[in-house]
Order: sequence, then C-alpha cells, then structure tokens
Amino acid sequence: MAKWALITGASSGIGWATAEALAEYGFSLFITGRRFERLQNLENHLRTKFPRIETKIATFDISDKDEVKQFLKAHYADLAHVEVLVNNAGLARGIEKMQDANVDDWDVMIDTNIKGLLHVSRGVLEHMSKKKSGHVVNIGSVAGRWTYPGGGVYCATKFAVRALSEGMRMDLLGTNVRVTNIEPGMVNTEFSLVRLGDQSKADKVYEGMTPLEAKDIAETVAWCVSRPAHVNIQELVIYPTDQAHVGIVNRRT
Ligand code: NDP
Ligand code: 8X3
Repeated sequence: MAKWALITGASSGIGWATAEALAEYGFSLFITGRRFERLQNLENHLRTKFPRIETKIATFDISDKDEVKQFLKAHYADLAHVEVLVNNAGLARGIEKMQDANVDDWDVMIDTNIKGLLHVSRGVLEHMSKKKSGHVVNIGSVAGRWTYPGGGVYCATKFAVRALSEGMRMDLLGTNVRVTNIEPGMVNTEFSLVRLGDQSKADKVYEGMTPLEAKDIAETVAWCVSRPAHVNIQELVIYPTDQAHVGIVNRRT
C-alpha cells in the first residue's frame, strides 16, 4: 500500500522541493496550491523521475474556508491514507509599518498562514488521530520567534504557527501523531517576489549573500518524517550561514 504525503503550496519553492524530497523517500504525493499548470508540471516531473509513486492534484485557495471545506469533502476517502501532512502554503505581503499598511494584506496573511493551515489540519487530523499514526510538518519561520520592523503581522502569523504546533502536539498526545515545526531563515524562493511584488526588489533581498535553497528545507522535512516512530523532532531553526539573526546578514557587496 502506498504511503501518502499531502503538501500544501507545492506549486513553488519549499513545497515543490519537498514533493521531490519525499518522492525520493518513496512517498506518493497529494500536491495542492492554486496554480494548476504549475502542479501539472510538478506531477509530470515526478512521474518521469519517480515512476513508482502515485500523484494527485487538488487546486484550491487555502485562505477560503469554503474551498477548503469542499476539498476536504471531495477527498475524504483519500485523506484517510495521508501519513504526512506538510503545511507549507503561506506568504508575506508588504513591509510597511503598521500605521501605513494595507489592511487587506493583513487579512490575506492571517487567512492563509493561520486559518488555512488550521482548516486543512482539522480535516486531516481527524483521520490521523483515528488511525493513530501520522506526522504533521508545519513550515513556520524564524519570523515566528523574532519580530522585525515592517514584519509585525507576518511574524504574528508565524508566532501563531508555533503556538498551533505546540497545541496540536498536546491535543494529539497518545495518538502517535507527530508534529514538527520547521523555522527557516532566508530561503530564495518566490517568497520575496510575492511579498514585494517586484523581481528587482526581491533580488536585492539576497544580494551579496548565500541564502538557503528550497531543497535545504525539503531535505530537512524528509529527514524529520523518516525518524523512527518514537522520535519527534519538535522544532528546528535553520538559518543560512550568512545570516546570524533576523536582519543580521553577511553581505559581500
Ligand atoms: P513561494 O512563494 O515560493 O511558495 C508559496 C506556496 O504557497 C506556493 O506554492 C503557493 O501556491 C502557496 N500558496 C500561497 N497562498 C496560497 C493560497 N491562498 N492557497 C493555496 N496555496 C497558496 O514561497 P516559499 O516556498 O518560500 O514559502 C513556503 C512557506 O515557507 C511559507 O509558509 C513561508 O511563509 C515559509 N517560509 C519561507 C521563507 C523564505 O525565506 N522563503 C522563510 C521561512 C518560512 P499558489 O500560488 O499556486 O497558490
Ligand atoms: C521568511 C523569513 O526573515 O523574511 O519567513 O521573515 S523572513
């Protein structure tokens, strides 16, 4: 019987790389996001490189409660087979001070990074807790530990991911379901483009330093889920060597 992993936000960055890393470990993959064509490209790539695994695609907006509900209902039977849930879909919008920010950006971040993660988890955990096995990997951030100017709301969503990871662990105690919170520093993905809305501004974020790659985080996810069943890696902070702390970066320019 195939072992399944469900990855939210697999159409790009860390999610895409995690699909590849878990395929290496023999997982069949349920890949989700909003961009269908991207997910199709990933599916084709996985089928070519890992012909033995199975794949499924679902497109929905995780920030829309009704769309998540529909997804959970339509795939109720499939979700019973999910052994690993990677709650990866997420984003930051803007770097303005709170007094100047666009409040719609706050809604998008909160609805995606907190509520989206919660709604998907609720549907999958129902099955995992019943079958008494499973592993939830939440992609938090160093922004979930340390706040920085212009990042207050994004940081708050990632602080929430840390709190939710702890809460899940407590509620699931005795079910064998493991919960891991991985907290990366700077990773070069589409994250900064989405946040700043401009490729040249996004490129500047990583100028003169060597950021993490999506693959670095993906390999860590794969390592966590492949530990023996009695071992739960609860939290991991991963910075690039060129970053000592949020905002403290070694640049060679
Ligand atoms: P990317 O922008 O490359 O990927 C984000 C993914 O999230 C995409 O696949 C996107 O899919 C999906 N997504 C965003 N909004 C929604 C939505 N409303 N519904 C469904 N899917 C959505 O960024 P990363 O790979 O870097 O980000 C992945 C996670 O890692 C995020 O949670 C981010 O906060 C976190 N992180 C990133 C860091 C970094 O420096 N890059 C550092 C620490 C944490 P689509 O657009 O197709 O819907
Ligand atoms: C992304 C890392 O430092 O840009 O979560 O907030 S940071």
